[in-house]
Amino acid sequence: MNDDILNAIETKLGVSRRSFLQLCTAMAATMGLPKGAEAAIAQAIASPRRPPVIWLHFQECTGCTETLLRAEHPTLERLILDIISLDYHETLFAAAGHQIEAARKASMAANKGKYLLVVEGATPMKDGGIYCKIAGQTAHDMLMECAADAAAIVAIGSCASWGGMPSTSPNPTGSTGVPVLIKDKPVVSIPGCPPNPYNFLSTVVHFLTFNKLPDLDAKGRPKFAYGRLIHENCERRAHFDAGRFAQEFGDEGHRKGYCLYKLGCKGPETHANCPAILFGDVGSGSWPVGTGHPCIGCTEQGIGFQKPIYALAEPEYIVPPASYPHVVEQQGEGVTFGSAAGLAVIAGLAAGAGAAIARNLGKGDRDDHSAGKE
Ligand code: FSX
Ligand code: SF4
Ligand code: F3S
Repeated sequence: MNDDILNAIETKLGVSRRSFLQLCTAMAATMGLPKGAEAAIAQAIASPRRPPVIWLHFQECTGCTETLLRAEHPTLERLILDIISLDYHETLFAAAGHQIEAARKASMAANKGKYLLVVEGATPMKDGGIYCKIAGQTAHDMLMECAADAAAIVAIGSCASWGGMPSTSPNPTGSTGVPVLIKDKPVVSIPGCPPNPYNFLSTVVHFLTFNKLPDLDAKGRPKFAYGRLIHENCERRAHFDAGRFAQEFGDEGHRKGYCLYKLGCKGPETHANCPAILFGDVGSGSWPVGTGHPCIGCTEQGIGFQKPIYALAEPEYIVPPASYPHVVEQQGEGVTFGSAAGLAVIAGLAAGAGAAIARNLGKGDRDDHSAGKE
C-alpha cells in the first residue's frame, strides 16, 4: 500500500499505520474475505469519499446509537463517524425541528440512489401508524419516503430487524421491522439489543469497499456475524459438555463459572458472535454470559423478548441428558474440553481479533505516544 494512503490515514484517524493495517487485516478475516481484501478495505477507509447516511429513530431506547458512542477509548465511533457522512440523526444533531428536516430532504435530493439509510427502532403499524410520529409524519411514512431513493438499508438493532422489544406480545402498537415493510431494496439486519457496534462497522466498511452488502443468512443478517450459535464459541461450553451446570443464581456452580443452561441461557438456539468479539471497554471486553448472566437470545427473532427466561433452550444438535449431575468439588481435575468445543472456541477467538484490535486501537496508540514522550 502506498505511503500517501497510510499518511492520509494517520492524519484522518490519528492511529499508527501498523495498528491500522492490523485492523484492516483482522476485519477482512472476520468477514471471511479472500486474501488481498485488506488492501481494498484500507483504501476505502482512506478515501475521501464518504457515503451519506440518513439515520432514522423510531420505537426504541436509542441503545443502538449509545453503544456506538460510549466506548471509553474513541475508536469505534471515530472510525464510523469518519468514514460516513452523517447527514441526519435526531439524537446527535444540534439542529432540531424544521432545520433538521430540511437537512434530511436536502441530503436525500442531492444523493439520490447513493445514500445509506440506517433505521433504528420498530415501526408501529396499528391505527394508521399514529404511535410514533416525527415532524408530524408517521414513522411508516418517513421510512417509505427515505427508503425510496436509498442505495441500501441497514436495520440496526432487534427493533428495526423484526420489531424487537416494542413488538413483544400483545404488541399493542402493531410494531414490526424494516424487512417486513421494504421489499424492493437490499436490507441488512444487524440485530441485538443493543447490537455489537463492530458488526455495524464491518457492514459499513464492506459496503464502502465493495459497494454492496455482505452475504446474508435467511434472516437477512450478515453471515460473518450471525453464522454460528453462541453455544459454539462459549467459554462455558466445556462445562456444558461435562454436565456441570449452575442450578440457581449465586450457588456454587454459578460462582465457579459453570454453564448457565439451567438458568435459561438461550445460547444453544441463538446465532451471534458475542463470545468472540465481546462488548465494551471493561478490561479486554465482556459479554452477558461472561458476566454470569444467561444469554436471553436478543439477536434471534422468536427467542429474544418472546421465549421466557425460565424456558430451557432447545439445542440444535446436541440434546443434553434429561437429568443433570449435582455440582461436586473437583479437586485436581481439570475440565476436559470436547475437541469440537475447543476448536470452535479457538475459531471464535480468531474471528474476534478485529474487534479486539479496534477496541485497543486508540488505547494502544495513545500509550505508544505517551511512552514516547517520557
Ligand atoms: Fe434500544 Fe436500538 Fe434495543 Fe431496540 O437497540 S438497545 S430497544 S434493539 O432499537 O435502541
Ligand atoms: Fe454457554 Fe449458554 Fe451454551 Fe452454557 S448453554 S455453554 S452458558 S451458551
Ligand atoms: Fe444478546 Fe445473548 Fe449476545 S443476550 S448480546 S445474543 S449473549
